[in-house]
Amino acid sequence: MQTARFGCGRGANPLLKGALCSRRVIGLMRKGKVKRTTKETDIEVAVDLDGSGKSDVATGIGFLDHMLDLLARHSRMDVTVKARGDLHIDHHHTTEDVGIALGQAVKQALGDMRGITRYADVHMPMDEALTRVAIDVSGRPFLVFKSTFVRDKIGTFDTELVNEWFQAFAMNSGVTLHVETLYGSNDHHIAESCFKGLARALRAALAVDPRAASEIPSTKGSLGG
Ligand SMILES: [Mn+2]
Repeated sequence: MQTARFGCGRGANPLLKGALCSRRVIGLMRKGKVKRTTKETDIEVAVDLDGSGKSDVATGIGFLDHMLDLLARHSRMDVTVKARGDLHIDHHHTTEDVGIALGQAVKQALGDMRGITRYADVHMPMDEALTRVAIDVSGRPFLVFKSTFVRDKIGTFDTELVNEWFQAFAMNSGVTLHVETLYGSNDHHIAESCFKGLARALRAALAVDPRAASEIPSTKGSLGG
C-alpha cells in the first residue's frame, strides 16, 4: 500500500501539493479575519487562502450562501461568513457588505502579495452559460462587469445584486477583475458561472509561483498603486 506523502518535494501527493507548497514556500499562514458592523449589517468573515475549499456560510440569503459555498469549493480557500442583515428591507445591504468584508479578508490574507502568480483567466461553463473571468491581483481595485440577466430575480434574490457583490469584492480585495458572460439563458447558471469563474481565477492567481516565491510580482517592487 502506498503511503500518502505530504509536502512539496518530489513524490508529494499532487492533491495536497499546491496549498502546502504555497504555505511552506512563503513560510507564513495566508489568513484574514474581518468583523464589520454597521446599522445595516453585522458580518464576520474568515478566509484561509491555502485551505481545502471548506465553507461555513450563513448570510440569511439562500442564493448568496450557495454562491459563496461554490466560491470556497472551487477556489480551495476556506471561507467562513456569518452575516446578520436588514433582510426585512431587501437583500442589497447584506449582499454588498458580505462582498466588502470578504474582499477585506482576502486583502489582509495576501499581505504584501509576495510570491503570488498574480494573473489568471478562466472560461467557466455552466451548462448553456459561459463566463470569462480575468484577474490581476494588483492591489489596484477595478471591476468591469458585463454579465446580464434575463429576469429580475433568481428566487427571491435580485439578479442586479450579482454585480453589486462583485463590485464590493473587487474594490475591497484590491484586485482588477473583468467578468463577462459571453452567452447564457438561465440566470441561475449565469450567476454560478460568474462565481465559479472568479473562484478558479483566484485559485490560480493567488497560488504561490515557486519560481518567484520570494518576489513581489511587479517590476516596481511593490503592488498596490
Ligand atoms: Mn446551483
